[in-house]
Amino acid sequence: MKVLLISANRERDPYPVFPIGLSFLAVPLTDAGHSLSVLDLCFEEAPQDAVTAALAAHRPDAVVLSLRNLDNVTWPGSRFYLEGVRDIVHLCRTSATVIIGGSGFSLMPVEILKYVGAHAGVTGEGEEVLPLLLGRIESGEDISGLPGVVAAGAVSFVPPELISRIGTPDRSMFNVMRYHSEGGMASVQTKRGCPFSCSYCTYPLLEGRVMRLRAIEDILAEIRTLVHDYGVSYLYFVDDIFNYPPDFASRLCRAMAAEKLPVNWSAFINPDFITCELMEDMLAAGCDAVEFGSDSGSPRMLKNLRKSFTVEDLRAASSLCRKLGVDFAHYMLFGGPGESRDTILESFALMDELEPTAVITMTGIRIYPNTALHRTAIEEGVIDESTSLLEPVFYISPPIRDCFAELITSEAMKRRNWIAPGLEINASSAMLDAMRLFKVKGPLWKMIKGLGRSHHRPLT
Ligand code: B12
Ligand code: SF4
Repeated sequence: MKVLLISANRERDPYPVFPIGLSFLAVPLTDAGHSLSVLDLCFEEAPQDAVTAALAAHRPDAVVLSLRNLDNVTWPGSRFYLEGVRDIVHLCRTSATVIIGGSGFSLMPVEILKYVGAHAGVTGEGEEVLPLLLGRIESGEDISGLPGVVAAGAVSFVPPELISRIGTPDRSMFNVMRYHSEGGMASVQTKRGCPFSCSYCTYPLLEGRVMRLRAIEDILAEIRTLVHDYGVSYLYFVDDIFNYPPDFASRLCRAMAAEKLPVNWSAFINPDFITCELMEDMLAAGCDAVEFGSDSGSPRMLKNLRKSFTVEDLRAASSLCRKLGVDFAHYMLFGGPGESRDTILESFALMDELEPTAVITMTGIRIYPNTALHRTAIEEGVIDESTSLLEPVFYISPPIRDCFAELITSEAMKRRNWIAPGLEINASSAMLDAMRLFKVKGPLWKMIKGLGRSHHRPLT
């Protein structure tokens, strides 16, 4: 079949991110004998015109549409993307069978399929099931019953299965260099899965709770290609948690260091599983910044959010970063169940003590189906069973709802290292665009050290 792969993601904040999911799918689709073309809408000025032109040029039998983001998960400055995706599906569906999938899609498959009007959707990983689905479509067979596949009009489907082996992405049809130049990095995935159960988080639902590791030799070969064939000098590991399991992270870092690859990188790490030895291995392998999904500096809130670590773990991990001179950022997530003025101030106080390079804070927690937070929000009457979560609904602890944004804005503005995208503190889209002009490699939050003062309004 002639298959057109479309990456629907047009979000460029905090930077444009490479459509790595589609590049993983390119390999099994080619192996199954399909002829592929790619349309990446990220850098297209007129997406609908680009879709029309691609349909005319390639005349695909099927369109494989990747939906990464539903919205920007930012309160109060929320951006919802599904209307644009629906327009694209409508353009494609008259001449090709449209199949939609991706992490955004997998979060609410039945509702999204109905909303965008594609012929079928696939939840979870596409490597194994997508070639089977295309085969059935080609031969006119029934598609229902395939794991993870949702047929148009269906209200239920067979749950997806985890793939048996994670392969290596094929980036040859994608513009790796443009992402590296404008986004400042190339993405690599070393494993899938998260065994933890933070109350609001969808990652274990998307990637499974069992850690599935790639072969270290495959990862190294992929990095070599990025460095030597594409001139990549900075990587971001898109793993849910880079340093878990710790022995795998350590073996990977030692193998990278042994090759002396001229590349720097950063990743999300869990403060619970970082030792001085592992951090030294990471630095020797080129790591120059780490991010912690800390969420709070209040012991009560860490417990309420079901985090796997304590305030003491945050202290120890931060002091290690300071000792070894590595830039580090803590991500805060304010507003969860039990959040109060006191717990918010506790988080500010802990961050003052830990002196991270940057603190990036999200205000309000987006509620997703099948999470503990969803159940809490229903029990508390914040939403009910029938509330649609397609457009983002944020949980903000009811007692502080009225003073929430004001309190965080006033406290964050007193500090130079705080970034609050929803409140436009040190992170408006205009400001990020301006920073990207410097063609920095690595996370933009590292540049906060150079800002003279905090900015609260978009730079125009
Ligand atoms: C790493 C990551 C980031 C990194 C990206 C770094 C980088 N250089 O790429 C950072 C921290 C920068 C980031 C930022 C954002 N992220 Co993010 N991110 C992730 C994360 C953890 C992994 C994404 C990834 O690369 N996966 C690896 C690839 C291989 O998997 P995949 O793309 O899902 O593809 C597989 C399947 O989905 C499927 N598939 C994909 N497409 C298709 C198509 C078809 C037809 C089929 C059949 C199958 C299929 O097959 C693929 C291979 O198995 C996910 C959560 C998660 N665990 O999935 C969130 C996630 C994608 N992010 C999300 C969001 C919202 C954002 C931000 C908007 C947040 C913000 N306000 O800053 C930004 C947007 C950035 C942008 N420009 O788009 C949400 C999206 C859901 C939503 N509500 O919209 C997710 C799902 C997290 C969540 N909340 O649940 N993110
Ligand atoms: S927040 Fe991190 S550790 Fe917690 S469940 Fe999500 S991915 Fe796992």
